[in-house]
This record gives sequence, C-alpha cells and structure tokens, in this order.
Amino acid sequence: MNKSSRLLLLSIALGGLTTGCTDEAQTKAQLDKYAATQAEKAEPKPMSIEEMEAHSAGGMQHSMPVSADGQMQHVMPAEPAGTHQSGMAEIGRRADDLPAPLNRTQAQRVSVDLYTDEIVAEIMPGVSYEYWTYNGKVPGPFIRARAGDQVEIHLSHGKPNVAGAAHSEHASGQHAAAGHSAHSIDLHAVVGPGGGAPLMQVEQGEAKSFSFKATHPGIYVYHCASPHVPTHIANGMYGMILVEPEQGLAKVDREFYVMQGDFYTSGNYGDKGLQAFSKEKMLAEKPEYFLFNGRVNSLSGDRALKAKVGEKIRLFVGVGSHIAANFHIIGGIFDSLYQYGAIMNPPLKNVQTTVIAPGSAVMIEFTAEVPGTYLLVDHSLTRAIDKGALAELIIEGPAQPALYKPIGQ
Ligand SMILES: [Cu+2]
Repeated sequence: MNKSSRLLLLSIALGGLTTGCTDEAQTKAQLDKYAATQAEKAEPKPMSIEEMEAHSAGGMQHSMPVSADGQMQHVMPAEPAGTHQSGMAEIGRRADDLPAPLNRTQAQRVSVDLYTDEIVAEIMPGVSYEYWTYNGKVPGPFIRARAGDQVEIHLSHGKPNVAGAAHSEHASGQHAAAGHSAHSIDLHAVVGPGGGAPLMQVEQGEAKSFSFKATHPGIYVYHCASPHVPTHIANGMYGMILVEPEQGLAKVDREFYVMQGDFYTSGNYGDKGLQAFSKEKMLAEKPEYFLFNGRVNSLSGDRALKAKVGEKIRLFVGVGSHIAANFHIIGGIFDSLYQYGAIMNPPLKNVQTTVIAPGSAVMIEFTAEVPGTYLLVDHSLTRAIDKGALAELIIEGPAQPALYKPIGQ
C-alpha cells in the first residue's frame, strides 16, 4: 500500500481529517463519498460488546443437542427475523453468527437442515437485488463438525412449512425461466463425487438428504452446484463448513465468520432500484460489487466485529464466488495464518495480507492489542473504497501507549 492510500484509510478508520496526502482533492472526494455512504446508513450508535452479546443470546444459537439418542447434534438454522431499515429482509449474516466451538471427545451424527430461498434485499440503501440463498442469508449457515463425525445434510427447495411464502407461489415454470429450477450443495469437506451434489439436486417442492463422514479436518467452502452453477454461486449460494480436529482447536475469545463475494448487477455500483443479474459482466469477470457477508456495510457500525484488548481472535475467511480476495486488516498483522484451509499445518507467522482463492478459505488468529477501529479490506483497494469490500473490527479497551501513541502533537 502506498503512503497516501494508507493515510486515507487510516483517516477513514478514525473518522478524522486527512493530513499530508499528496492528492488532497481526490482524497477529500473519496472521504466525502465514504461519509455520504455512512450517513445513508443512518444506523443507530454501535452496540457495546455487552449489548451485542445480549442481542446474540436472543435466539441466534445454531447448535442444539437432540436428546433422543444422546448421540446427535442437530444444527438448527433458526434465522433471526431481522429486517433492514428498508423493511426488506436483512440479507447479510452477522460475523458472529456461527456455532460455538465443539466441546466433545466422541464422534457424533451431526444433522444440518438447509433450505434454499430467493430473496429480494438491499445490496446497499436504495439498491435491491434478488439473492439466491441458503437459509435466507449470505453467506449460508456456518456448519461445524468434528473429524470422525457422520454429517447429514438435509436440503429442501424453498422455505419449508411457510404458507404463502413468495417462493412457494412461484410455479415450477417460473423457477425454470428464472434459472433456478434446481438447487443443490457441493461441500468441499466431502470426499465423494461432486461433494454430494449428484445426490442433492432438489427441484421445487423437493427435499433430499445425504450423509458423509468428515474425515479431513479443515475449513471448507460449500456452494450450490446446479445449472448454471456460476450463476447460482454469484447470486449468493455459498457458505463454510469447519471440520475440527479430534482434539479441537485452541481456545480463543472470539470467532468470526466472513465471506467475500463478487456481485454482478446490470447497473453500475450504487445505481438505485432493483438490479438484474448481469451474466455478461460475470462472464467478463467484471463485478460491480465486492462484498463481505452479502451487502455493503454488512459488517460495519452495530454489526462490526467487536473484541476487547487482550482477547484472542479467530477469523474464518472464505471466498464464495468467482474472484480471489486479497484479505488484509488495516493496522493489523495476522499472528497465525492457516492458508488454504489447512488447519492441521503449522501456520505462517506475522502475515500482512493473504490471497484467498475462489472456493477456498483461511483461518487467521491474532490477539487484539491496541484499541480502535480496524478496517477489513480486499487490498486491491478500489474494491474496498469503491466497490464495497470493507468491514470494521472494533477493539475496545485502554490505550496502549507502549505500543502506539502520537508524539509531538
Ligand atoms: Cu442454487
């Protein structure tokens, strides 16, 4: 990153004034643009960590043990019924919306209920888009299993048991015309043909299941694999599955789930109104949006990642769709980076930026040291500044002048 970009981004992070930039007019215009975006959000004051935890405790728990045989962990993707300020559905999954670390020494059956749904939601204020989803959010639910587990995936086409849902009113012909007569799932954690996809093509009104043994610990991507596959993925049909090693992962204080996706709208970035999917732009590999968790500012403000000074943080970061990410935290260093989802290998130490291939994921660990706001970005920085690939990590706690302080001011 050159010096003026770094200053710009730091200025944005701090919400302060720019100083010392070589091209002040351009910098100011970019800041104005960012400020306008922030103002448009019109979101309430960010929640404190305590408020956030109270909020999360209100029904976002995914995993619940099923007592029938004492052996089964049922992953119940009960989605919070949140809506965006527009009244449209909230499409973005929160970064803290993932199951807690597993705490068991035996293999189990793990049952995962998924449904597919097409939802019109805001990609940014005033701009809407028809997403195709697993369980109504982008990315889909974070699935958590342990090496040796027998994982059962149950996938239904359309939201089950919801009378009058818009999805159910579509005739199958409409589905076919729209290009989603079938949906499916290919999990990269599966060893077997198509990652399960040949067994899991579900058409309207259908539900199918399959089972696989989680044999290889790692952090993996899953996605839809129904024709036209790239279209299904570009519209938001992806998520991640973690296969923990038998001995579990090291204890941390916070875990977060982040996926970058590229989106292809008929209009330019920011053009208002309902945007159609542009297959042409996808084939040309020219997205209008690069987004963390489904929409612009999905992980900012009251939805920012939050931690306290001294806490250990673990990030699972993946790329669902078609363009590799250059993941970086401005002002942060990855103490440990597990590239390619290879969590069994020794990590790389002290890494600034990592490339994440499409259909791949990484695990990153670091300790929160200096309080403040940090930006998660794609370091191909037009994607961050101009196309949406920005998220916030807010570290709360006492100043750490031994590590970071102004001088001569
Ligand atoms: Cu699909």
